Amino acid sequence: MTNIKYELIPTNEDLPSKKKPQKWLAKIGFISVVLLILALYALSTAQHQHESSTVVFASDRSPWEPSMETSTVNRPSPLDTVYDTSTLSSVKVTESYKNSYFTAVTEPESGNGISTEEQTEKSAKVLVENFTETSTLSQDTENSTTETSYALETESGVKYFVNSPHCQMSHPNAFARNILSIYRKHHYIVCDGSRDMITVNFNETDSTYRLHQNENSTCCFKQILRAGVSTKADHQYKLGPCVKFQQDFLVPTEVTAMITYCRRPPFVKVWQKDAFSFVHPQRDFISDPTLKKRPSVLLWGIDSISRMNLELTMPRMFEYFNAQHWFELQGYNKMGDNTFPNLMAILTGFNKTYANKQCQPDRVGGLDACPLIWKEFKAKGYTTGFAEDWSAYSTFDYSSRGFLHPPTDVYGRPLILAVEKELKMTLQSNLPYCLGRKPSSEYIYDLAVQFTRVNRNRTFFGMFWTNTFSHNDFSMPSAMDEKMVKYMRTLDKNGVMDNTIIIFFSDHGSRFGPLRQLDSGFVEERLPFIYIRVPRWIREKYPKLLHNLQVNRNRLTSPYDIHATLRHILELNTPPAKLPRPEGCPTCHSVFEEMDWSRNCSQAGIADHWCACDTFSKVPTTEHRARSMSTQLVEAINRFTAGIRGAERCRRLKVDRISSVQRRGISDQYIIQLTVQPGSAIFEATVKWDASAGMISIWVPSISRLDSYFAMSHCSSVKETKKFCIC
Ligand SMILES: *[C@@H]1O[C@H](CO)[C@@H](O)[C@H](O)[C@H]1NC(C)=O
Ligand SMILES: *[C@@H]1O[C@H](CO)[C@@H](O)[C@H](O)[C@H]1NC(C)=O
Ligand SMILES: *[C@@H]1O[C@H](CO)[C@@H](O)[C@H](O)[C@H]1NC(C)=O
Ligand SMILES: *[C@@H]1O[C@H](CO)[C@@H](O)[C@H](O)[C@H]1NC(C)=O
Ligand SMILES: *[C@@H]1O[C@H](CO)[C@@H](O)[C@H](O)[C@H]1NC(C)=O
Ligand SMILES: *[C@@H]1O[C@H](CO)[C@@H](O)[C@H](O)[C@H]1NC(C)=O
Ligand SMILES: CC(=O)N[C@H]1CO[C@H](CO)[C@@H](O)[C@@H]1O
Repeated sequence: MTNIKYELIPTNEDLPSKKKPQKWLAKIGFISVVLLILALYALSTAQHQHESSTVVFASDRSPWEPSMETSTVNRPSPLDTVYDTSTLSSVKVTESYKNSYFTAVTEPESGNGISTEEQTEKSAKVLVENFTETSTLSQDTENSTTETSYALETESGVKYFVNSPHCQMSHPNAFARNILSIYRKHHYIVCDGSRDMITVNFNETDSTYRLHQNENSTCCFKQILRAGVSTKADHQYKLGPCVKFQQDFLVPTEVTAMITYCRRPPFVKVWQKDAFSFVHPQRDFISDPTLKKRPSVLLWGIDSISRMNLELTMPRMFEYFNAQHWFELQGYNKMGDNTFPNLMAILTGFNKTYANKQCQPDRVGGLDACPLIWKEFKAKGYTTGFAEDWSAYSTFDYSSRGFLHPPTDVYGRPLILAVEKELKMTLQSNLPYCLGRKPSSEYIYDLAVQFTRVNRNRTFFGMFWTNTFSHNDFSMPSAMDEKMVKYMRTLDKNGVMDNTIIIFFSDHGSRFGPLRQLDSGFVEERLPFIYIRVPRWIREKYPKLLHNLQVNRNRLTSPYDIHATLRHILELNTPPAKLPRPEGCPTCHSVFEEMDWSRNCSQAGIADHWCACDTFSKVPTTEHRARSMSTQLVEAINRFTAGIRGAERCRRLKVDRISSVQRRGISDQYIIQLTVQPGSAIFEATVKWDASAGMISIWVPSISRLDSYFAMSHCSSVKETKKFCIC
């Protein structure tokens, strides 16, 4: 077989890092031990894993309808063999990857001379070293006293992501024993191991695509088009007639997505169905040589992965980020509960209430009128793109009307709607994991690769978001770990990283499920991972900005800051004081500006309940205060649901068991975790306690629900009540 191509180019010496080598070695040692333990663990649980990875074939029933947690195999299928042994599946990965079309430009084996940003960086090492040194120095001298008294790791071994007077954000061990005991590493899931009957060849010179038939077959394709009108605009697609094509057929520029059907004569049955997307250069694009060089922007997002969970489940990615020029923000704290508020904070700078008011996602055309940041990029001549998997639950379409008109130049939704319906779907943790011949997420990533590649000599803004391998099971990202590194390397090999600021991030951590229910769950839910990569020319041209970005690594940051950063990218030469501030958080600003070291959550636009900055002290759950707060909390939830139309059938909840009550610092805020009946639902809430009146006050929408409510909340039609609704 071909070589494993995941070896990282060793560039540790030019890492912008402050760590001492000894510590670094110790860490490697520690990681090796952990990996060894993991390996042993994986061996011992190989049996179980077989069971846990079973695949279901979807019937006509929607995958998100309530069903039992563990799926069972309905009928024998070739897919079952995939899980037999690890070697088998890894061989298949390589093979199916090689055949897939976006890698038509093959990756070089490490260091074979093809110029990439990573490699050119090596020669520019001196400069990077100079940059690193000065940044480390200046920070140490400026704040030497405070830095030493607020170390990220205390002598007793307590670790922090942020440790400042107003924010002590603890850094739990991602490999803690209680986490390892519920973690199951997955292998890459091969959706279809059979040979590709069609390969798409991309011609770099004229950006055209040709469909190559790998064997003697007769094939036709149906064009995928957006179809619906009004309320259905973002929810329907149509297929064109099946057009027969010959060997190396040139894909017409009006075709952006298709499903192919191939037969093996003399058989009349369709032997292989497949789906492809194409990004064509925009014809009306005029390159203006008088324009200053500007960076492109790529937002690459995975739903529900915390910083800790990335380290645990995607060790290859973690290693990749740390070995290359990626800047991390370890104190990145979500500002709201789930995807919508956190992504809206990034894309509009609005808080959730204001976003709902301004953008009215439940009204036809509401989102079209919304000032999403990509419009600003578009207005400045950028080509825009957006795609997301899991159509029923995607950010702008879950209980919403979506977009009446395509929001971006390249829009992945018709493709994802079509492949979810037309191709065979296999579920994994109740998510549409495989669609036809590859994982759902790869339709999004392949589109991203194509979008960035075709537009690499222009400026673009793209956002590509996936849910299907991370949303329901915290272990599943491990299945995509190696593949993700490959995608990043592909972007680099395609020359995309030369001029693109890439933000690779998540919206929040695990919000429900076993990981969330551990002690570390509080931090787990609140701290999504985020890494930022900046092309070399910007690092060289704006060393101060990069210095700031590096200083911000262990400072408190939020999605609003990322919004401000995107606006900053549009005008890198504007002095920081003149840059626009996010509407939802006027004290937030670009991460290319130094964050105030003593920032608190409210200054970062993070609501109290979602703030991971505090230390807590336990209150005995048997105390009167604890019981009173708990009863009032559940009452408040009942009142909230009872007052909302469409949620009448949700049942009245009663406290079953108080798991914990903790006081936030020395404030009047308490965080309560309890179980209610019916349904044994687990809630966690921050309440304000008025000791003299014996009363709590609470903002109901910011309550966490720690177990999965997918299967219990179908009788409510109101999104806001689902997590409180037991039918
Ligand atoms: C790095 O720093 C040294 C000493 O300060 C200086 O002589 C050299 O020119 C710098 N190199 C670059 C590439 O800036
Ligand atoms: C790519 O396109 C160019 C220009 O049309 C053409 O000359 C060249 O032969 C094409 N390359 C391949 C491999 O087809
Ligand atoms: C297709 O069939 C022709 C003749 O039947 C044969 O010469 C050719 O090699 C075949 N091509 C492939 C790709 O199998
Ligand atoms: C981009 O520019 C480079 C160098 O000028 C060229 O080799 C490459 O083919 C161009 N790519 C596209 C997709 O236009
Ligand atoms: C949300 O933002 C709007 C407008 O910026 C502001 O008026 C409102 O007070 C904010 N709401 C919350 C809950 O922060
Ligand atoms: C956060 O800091 C600001 C400015 O110092 C202060 O006014 C505010 O009360 C602080 N908020 C909290 C929750 O401590
Ligand atoms: C460069 C830097 O981190 N400066 C900070 C040093 O600490 C004070 C507070 O004591 C901050 O105000 C500075 O911003």
